[in-house]
Amino acid sequence: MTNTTPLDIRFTRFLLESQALKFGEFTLKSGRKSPYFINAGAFNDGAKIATLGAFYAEKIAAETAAGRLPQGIDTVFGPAYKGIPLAVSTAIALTAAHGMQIGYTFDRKEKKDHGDGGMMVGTQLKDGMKVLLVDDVMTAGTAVREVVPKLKAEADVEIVGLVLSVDRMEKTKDSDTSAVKAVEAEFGFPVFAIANVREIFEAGRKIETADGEPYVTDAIKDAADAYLAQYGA
Ligand code: OMP
Repeated sequence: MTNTTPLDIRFTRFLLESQALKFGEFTLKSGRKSPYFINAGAFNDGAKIATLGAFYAEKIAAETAAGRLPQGIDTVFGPAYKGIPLAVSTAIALTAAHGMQIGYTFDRKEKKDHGDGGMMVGTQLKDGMKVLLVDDVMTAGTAVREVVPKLKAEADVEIVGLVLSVDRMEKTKDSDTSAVKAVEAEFGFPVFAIANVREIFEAGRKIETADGEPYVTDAIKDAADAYLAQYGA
């Protein structure tokens, strides 16, 4: 598949072939029972994490070129633990493939009582820095709401945006607004996803397993449609 294939379709193939997108019954952090689950833990070797970082970097470069992200981002921040390999692999790919000089930063979960005592690892946050957040999946936006105050407590940084691998396009608990839109309105920065769940199901109909069957069968599509009819925004 060449690079003229849209990003969301190439990314869906990667999700399916890496078995990061699973079908079945899953209880989400929000308590919702979902017929699909995106598990970023499946990107568990050098090749997969490098490929994942390259996808994030491609999305970031495209949004920067389109003017939706600013030039001169200082660092990519990934919340511990799952955000750590995302931030590192994205920073590597931004420099290697897109010539962007950029740091990476992640937080410690436990307070350190020796050495520099810092709460952050990697590029240290300073007032006025432009910070780009990366995270895996957004359902209700709980994870991002926890991390923003942590950054702001560290320094008066400017959070320029959040890049996700997948936007599950779900409504918040008490409104019809999507979690992504609610986060954008609440924090005032844009949220981007390499692909959203509707794009993934559309693309997955046409991508075939080694047996020549589509990954997204009629039954899977029906279950996803029913779930999105209830919880989708
Ligand atoms: P929110 O923090 O509510 O937006 O939920 C997103 C988080 O839930 C992710 O960071 C994961 O920890 C987990 N999650 C997934 O990893 N994949 C999914 O498909 C769905 C969830 C989830 O529990 O909603």
